[in-house]
Amino acid sequence: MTVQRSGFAALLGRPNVGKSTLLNRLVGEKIAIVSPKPQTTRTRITGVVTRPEGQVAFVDTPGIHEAKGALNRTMVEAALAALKDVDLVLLLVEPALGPDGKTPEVTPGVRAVLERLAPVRKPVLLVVNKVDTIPKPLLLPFVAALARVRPFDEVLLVSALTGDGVEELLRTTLARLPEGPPLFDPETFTDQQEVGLAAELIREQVLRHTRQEVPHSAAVGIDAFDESERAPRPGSKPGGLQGLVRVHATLYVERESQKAIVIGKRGAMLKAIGTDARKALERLLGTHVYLDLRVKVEPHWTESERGLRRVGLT
Ligand SMILES: Nc1nc2c(ncn2[C@@H]2O[C@H](COP(=O)(O)OP(=O)(O)OP(=O)(O)O)[C@@H](O)[C@H]2O)c(=O)[nH]1
Ligand SMILES: [Mg+2]
Repeated sequence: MTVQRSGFAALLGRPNVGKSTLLNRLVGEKIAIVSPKPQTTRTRITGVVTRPEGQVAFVDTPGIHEAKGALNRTMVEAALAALKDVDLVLLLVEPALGPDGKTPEVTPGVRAVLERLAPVRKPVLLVVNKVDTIPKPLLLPFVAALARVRPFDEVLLVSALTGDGVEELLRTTLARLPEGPPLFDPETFTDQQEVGLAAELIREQVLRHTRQEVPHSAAVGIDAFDESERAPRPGSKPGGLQGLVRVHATLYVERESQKAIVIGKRGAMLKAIGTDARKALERLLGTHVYLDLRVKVEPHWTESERGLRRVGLT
């Protein structure tokens, strides 16, 4: 019999390096929202992968950055707090080249993350993600530049987008976990609840449709999640939607000007966000979805603990 291993691995790194994309790829389900904008993930999200050799609970975290304001501080604290609870750390970086386009660069932001990890007495595996974005010959000098700043227990080259190297990453992670039985039911793949996922999918559409400061100022709260017309799951046609879930949600922004943006001319923006969000919710739930989305200004909610509570973030 093969020895079973199990444990927790944190996905840590700067914003936008592809932590959530990698989590989704590893789990094979969309459990974390993804966007081209930094600071998409705001809380820790666990994704569980079960194999005959064992089980890894990957913990996706908010990007580590120079936090200003209550929201950012809470996000960075959430990321760093994950360090306490895990068996090993996967430090994600994306290739960075200097102004000449060919000299690898360790940016000040990456250096700052490495400093935060200096006291960590757990294995730290370097994961270079987005290898699809740079010519192969430039990768090794990039890794060498990072390894000069601190040694790593292992180096993995992956593309969360194409899946390149991801199976190898899973195997390497598993092999470094302690021996033990699975910690989660093998059917479980995330700690996220449907209602929380629904709020995130709506926020993802806000991120996709808006620019500049709006994504950072947006939060989504679910006011009602009415499943009384939801059909029982088994027996539903593959791909077909059965039954109806009614979702009432509030989109919070910080300023009247942002409210005007997300509503748009004659409500066009809110309609576009709502339509795309409804489709995403239908994919998640496998039912028809009625989505009622309202916009509310919660002045400066990102700046105080009280504000975070008001939009349901703490
Ligand atoms: N080309 C390429 N793009 C990628 C890859 N992985 C992620 N991306 C893109 O990078 C962007 C950021 O991805 P996310 O997964 O949201 O990044 P993140 O690290 O979770 O970001 P935060 O939650 O803000 O910290 C998205 O546009 C992804 O599509 C990859 O391997 N290759
Ligand atoms: Mg993320």
